[in-house]
Amino acid sequence: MIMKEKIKEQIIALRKEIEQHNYAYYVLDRPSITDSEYDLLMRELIGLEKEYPELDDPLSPSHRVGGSVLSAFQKVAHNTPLLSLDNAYNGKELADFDRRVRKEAASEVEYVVEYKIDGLSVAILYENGVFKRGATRGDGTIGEDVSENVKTIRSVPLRLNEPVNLEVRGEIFIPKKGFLSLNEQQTLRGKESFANPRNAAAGSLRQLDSKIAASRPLDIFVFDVLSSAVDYGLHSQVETFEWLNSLGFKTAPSKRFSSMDNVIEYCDQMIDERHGLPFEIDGLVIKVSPFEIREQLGNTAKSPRWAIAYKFPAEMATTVIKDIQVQVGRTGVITPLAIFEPVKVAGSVIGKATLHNQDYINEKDIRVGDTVWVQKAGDVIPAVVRVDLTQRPENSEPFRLPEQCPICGTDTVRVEGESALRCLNEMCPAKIKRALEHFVSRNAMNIDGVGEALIETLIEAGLIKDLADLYTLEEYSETIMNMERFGEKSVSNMLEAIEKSKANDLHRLIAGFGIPLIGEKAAKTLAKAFKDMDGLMNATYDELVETEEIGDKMALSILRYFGSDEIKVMIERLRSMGLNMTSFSTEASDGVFSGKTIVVTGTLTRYTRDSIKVLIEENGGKVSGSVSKKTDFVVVGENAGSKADKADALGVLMISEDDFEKML
Ligand code: 0OX
Repeated sequence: MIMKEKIKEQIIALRKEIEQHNYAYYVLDRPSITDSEYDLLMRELIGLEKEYPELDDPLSPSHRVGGSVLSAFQKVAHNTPLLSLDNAYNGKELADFDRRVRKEAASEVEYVVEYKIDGLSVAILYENGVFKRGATRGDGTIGEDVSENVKTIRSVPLRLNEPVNLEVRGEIFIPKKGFLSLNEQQTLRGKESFANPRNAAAGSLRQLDSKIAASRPLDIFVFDVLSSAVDYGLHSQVETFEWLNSLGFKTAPSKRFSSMDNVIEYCDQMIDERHGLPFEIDGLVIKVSPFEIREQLGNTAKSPRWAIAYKFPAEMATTVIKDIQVQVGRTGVITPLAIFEPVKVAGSVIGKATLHNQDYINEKDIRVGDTVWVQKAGDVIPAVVRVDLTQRPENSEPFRLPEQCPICGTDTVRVEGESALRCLNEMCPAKIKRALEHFVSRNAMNIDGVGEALIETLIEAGLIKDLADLYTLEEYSETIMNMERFGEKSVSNMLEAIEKSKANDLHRLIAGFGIPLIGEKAAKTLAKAFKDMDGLMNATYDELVETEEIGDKMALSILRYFGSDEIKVMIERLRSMGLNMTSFSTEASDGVFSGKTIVVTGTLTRYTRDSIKVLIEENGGKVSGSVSKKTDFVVVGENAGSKADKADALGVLMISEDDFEKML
């Protein structure tokens, strides 16, 4: 009993410690420990919660990874309506707003200017300081319960620093960097990319599977107390921000002004400066700070009279679409690409933009010859926003994606539930080119010296028709050396790298196939679980979904890939050419120290140098004799000398023998 109490205390302390580190990292943007130290704490907590399931808590930071899958979102009637904002587009409209405010205000006016985050408004409810519900704004009166997804956002506190009953409003968004890497991931998995950070945030928050939401780089800024602020003794927006911060919420920087002239000057200045921010804003929100004046002003049916949104002039330009090209990606997704007269937008020249899919084209009715408005999504990705119909040439025709793949002529297919059109021919040359680029890449077979240009030349010369042909190039070395651009040395280096790759672990080959939804991590899991290529090729649906981290969609994608006769033939050719098709020390490739470089120093009590080295290597790590910036951590025993000093100087994590054992 006493023991159990102790464990309970230990678990509670661990949760608190982890949440404090979450707060430092996700709210303050000031990490308080290294990633490995954080992992260590999380592992300890997960271990204890597994061992003592009766002590589990849905609000434990270990559950931030999501898990529940809903069939639909429940509707939520908001306790306090979530009002919208009136817009101002220039200095004159802001001055008019200021005049209306000052006419009613009985005391001195102060404004607070906030960023207008381009995301989704949510209301988050706390009871006794504990997270209860997160709901979308919806139409302001009725929204949807997205609690499971909101809980996965690390900057949303699950427990406040005071046991208050409270509802707050904030804006959920995806930062620019997160948006770009999310789109990279989407492309890698053969999925469509998001048009802008707002769409990405909306799509992520409305995921029925909270694990997917948890994997998306969602963040939040909280700016409002929805329940009557007077109840909490707050008198102004300035005080509200201070209180929200003290409760543990993340708020965006805001500025205070007493004159509208200065607000207008700041708005002008931010038109350019916003591009330097790590998240997208589409304007600034100007709010009267003192609540006394807010009450005097009141609300209209939809929006408060004490606030206004200044919307930036959209950084757009017009140009003419010269052509719509159709590209075929590695997984067969057919993507339309608009080619237009190069035009300068927000500091750089752009000449093409993806049109995503047929739905996007239909919705905006984009045609060749159209004059269009273009802008940059996430401040980087060119996008066609709308067509200027007044400029449309006579006899222009709606654009339709081809019914046959433009490269191989196979009928294109729209998979149910997807907006993308695909070429399902595994042997399509366009797919093979992209597939080869992926196959040789670092995260797959890691073959040096085979770049995009070389692949294109080899395909054009008819030397490569599928992945397996890469291993027949030796036969054509003379021909290749005689081709323009290829020297003797570069060809022999390339052939050597190709030969060496035959010995790669099975997981690299699986990752190299580029099976939709199967990335590097899933490939490792599959290699470990099925041990060799035959095991994986013969796996049933049930066996696949029973494998950890392999879900229904991934299983179906694997079955579809290996079900193709062409793929079977290609794999047999790879086998006959001597490629390794078994998983090596699978434990090691996925152990706790996988990919880590570790240094051991000082005298250890339980291990000899040799025995700890074997343990580290068996668990996937590499032992190094000297400390450098590349060292992941140093196991420090007694009487440690210069290596510990060096680790200290470089800020490399040092752990004790006890910590090492806990990690194992
Ligand atoms: C934003 C944002 C949205 C409170 C009263 C009416 C609107 N997108 O960043 N809304 C508000 O304020 C509400 N503030 C913001 N900063």
